[in-house]
Amino acid sequence: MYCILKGDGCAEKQEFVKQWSHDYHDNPHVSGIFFDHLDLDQDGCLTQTDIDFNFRAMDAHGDHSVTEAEFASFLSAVHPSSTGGSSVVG
Ligand SMILES: [Ca+2]
Ligand SMILES: [Ca+2]
Repeated sequence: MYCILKGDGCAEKQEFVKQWSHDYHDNPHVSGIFFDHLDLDQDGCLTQTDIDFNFRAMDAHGDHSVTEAEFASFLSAVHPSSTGGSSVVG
C-alpha cells in the first residue's frame, strides 16, 4: 500500500482506484468505497497520516509490523465486498 503514495505523498482517489484495481483485481466501484474507508479525514487524498492510522488499525498485536493475516483481517473488516454481499451468515 505504501507504494501507492507517490512523490507528493498524496494518492488521489482515481489514482488509488486504478492502482488497487490493477493489483487486487477489484472492480473500480469497490475500490472507490475502499478508498473512502482508508481516507480517514475525507479530504480525497490518501496521505502518510491516513496510512499510519490504518497501519495501527491493522497491526492487531501491536508489534509494528503488519502480517498478511493481519492485513487480511483488516480487509475483511473494511473492504466492501467482504461485508454483506452474498453471505447468508449474520
Ligand atoms: Ca486523507
Ligand atoms: Ca502485527
